[in-house]
Amino acid sequence: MLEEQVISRAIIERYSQKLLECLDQDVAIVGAGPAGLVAAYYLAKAGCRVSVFERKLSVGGGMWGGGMMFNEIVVQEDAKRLLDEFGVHARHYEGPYYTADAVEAASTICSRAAQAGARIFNLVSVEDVVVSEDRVTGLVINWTAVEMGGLHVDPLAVKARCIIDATGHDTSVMRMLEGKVRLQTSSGSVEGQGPLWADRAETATLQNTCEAYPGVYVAGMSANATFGSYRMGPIFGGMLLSGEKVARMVMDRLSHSS
Ligand code: 48F
Repeated sequence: MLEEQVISRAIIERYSQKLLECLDQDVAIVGAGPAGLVAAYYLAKAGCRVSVFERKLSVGGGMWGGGMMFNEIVVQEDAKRLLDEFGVHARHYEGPYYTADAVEAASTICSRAAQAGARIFNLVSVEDVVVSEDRVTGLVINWTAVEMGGLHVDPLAVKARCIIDATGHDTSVMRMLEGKVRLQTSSGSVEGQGPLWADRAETATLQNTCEAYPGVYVAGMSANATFGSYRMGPIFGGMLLSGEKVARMVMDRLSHSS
């Protein structure tokens, strides 16, 4: 006989265990779009303790809708090997262009990140950062429903040795820092994204993927918006490559600081 209280206990205990495990971890990623999920996959695969906080119910960020809700994404030749690594079917279109089904890409990349061991918390918003001696050392989190309901409820905080801002156009983590500290951009603040120029933007995404403030790395569209580079529209190679690059940078940092 199935018992309701056992079902409830199972959910509460298992979720609490997951949340407790991320109170003090190696890497906390903000945003479960393509850049954040790819980073989570590589970090978890390498044995890092990593969690991803996503404010929405669905993970996958801007991938699901392809371009203007035509749910196909374009990925250029340089990044096709990442679709292959995840097991997403890439169809050659012409020249250096490949396409993939947006729903297959979003669901597969998310599933591979979770199976590699990344803990993914949807419905959780990051509302601030924890700072200690000029370095970001953690995140301030709350239920998205609290934010949506405008409820006066204090948040909780989690610690991490490295934070990745993979919040896309929002650039949420960098925006939380600006005005309080000087960022490593030319103005010292978030520069904001430029207009659309796919070719320049895709190259810039990789160049801008870096530690933009001690303890905080920027990846994906957030990297371009931090440094004032162009946006790229519905081509996703730069997002995938940026996620891979930031994972490598963070692993390198963790291996030198342990
Ligand atoms: O926007 P998103 O997909 O970022 P990305 O990985 O990819 C960008 C592309 O989707 C597309 C593009 C062309 O390639 O430019 O836009 O850089 O995913 C970012 C995720 O971060 C979440 C947000 O809901 C989205 O799912 N997010 C943003 N702010 C917060 C957050 C926050 N404060 N707390 C938690 N999640």
